[in-house]
Amino acid sequence: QSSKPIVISTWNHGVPANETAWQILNQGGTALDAVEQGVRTAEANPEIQTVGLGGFPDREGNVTLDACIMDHNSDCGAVSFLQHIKHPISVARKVMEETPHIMLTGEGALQFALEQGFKKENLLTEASKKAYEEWLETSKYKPVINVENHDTISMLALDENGNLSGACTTSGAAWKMHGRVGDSPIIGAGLFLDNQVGAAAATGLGEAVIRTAGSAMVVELMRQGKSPYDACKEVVERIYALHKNHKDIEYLQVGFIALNKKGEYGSYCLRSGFNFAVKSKLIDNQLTDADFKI
Ligand code: SD4
Repeated sequence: QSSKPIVISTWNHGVPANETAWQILNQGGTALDAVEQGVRTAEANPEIQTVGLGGFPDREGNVTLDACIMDHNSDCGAVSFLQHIKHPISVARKVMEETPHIMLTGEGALQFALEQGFKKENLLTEASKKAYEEWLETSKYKPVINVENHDTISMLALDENGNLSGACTTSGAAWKMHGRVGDSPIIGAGLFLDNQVGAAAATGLGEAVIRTAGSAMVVELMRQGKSPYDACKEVVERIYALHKNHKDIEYLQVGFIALNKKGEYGSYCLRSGFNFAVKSKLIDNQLTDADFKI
C-alpha cells in the first residue's frame, strides 16, 4: 500500500493539527494547503503557550511570532518578530504568494498583514500574562534557556501527487530578548525541503539549529542516501558534539522530524521528552516518543 498521502508534525499538538491536515490530504488536496491549515489549529488554540494566540511573551511582555512555509517548487515565505496577528503561517504564505520577497519582519510584516486583511488582536492571554509575571519575579529579567519552554509546531506533508510542503510556526523561546528571532522562520534552519528528496523541520533551541543549518542538513543527508531517521540522528549528534562543553548544555534540547519522497519518516532528538504525530492511510495519527541521544 502506498504511504502517500502522509503528514507528520511535532509534539502533542501535532495530533489535532494532523487531523485538520488529513481532511485536506485525504480528499486529494495539496500538501501546501494541508500544512497551512494544519498548523493554524495550534496557532488558534490559546491553551498552547508556545504558538500563536496565548504564546508566552518575550521578557518585556510582548508576544512575538515567527513562521515559515515552503512548497514543492521551493517557493517559500516567512515572517519573523511579528506581533498582534494570530495566524503568522498564513501571513507567511501571503509573503510567498503576493510579494517578490521571502521574509518580512516586525513592523513591516505587521503592516503587510493588515494590508492583506488580517486582523490586529491582543495575543497575550491572561494565563500567559500570569506566567510571565511569575517569571519576572524570579528571573530579574534574565532571558533563560530552558528545555521546557519551547514547543514549536512544525509539520511536513506529502500529498497524493507526490509533492512535499512544510510549515513551522512558534512564539519562540519564552522570555527571550525583545527582537530575538529563532530558527523557525528561517528556511534551511527551522524548515527545509527539496521536492526531489524530502523535507525536514526542527523544534527546540533555535540558536543551535541555526548554527548548524539543521533542517537543510537533514535534507542533504537524505539526498546522500540516509533514511529520515538516520539523517535526523546525524544532525542531532553534530549539534551535541558542537555544544557538549557549553555551559548551558544541560538545558539544550533540539529535535528534528523528516519525511522523504517515498513517504518514509523519522525523528530524533537530543534528550528525552520530544514526541511527534504521524497520520496516513496506514497510521492512525499516533504519537511517538522520539529516540534521543542523551
Ligand atoms: C525557537 N525553535 O524559537 C523555536 C522554539 C521551539 O519547540 O522550537 N520550540 O527557538
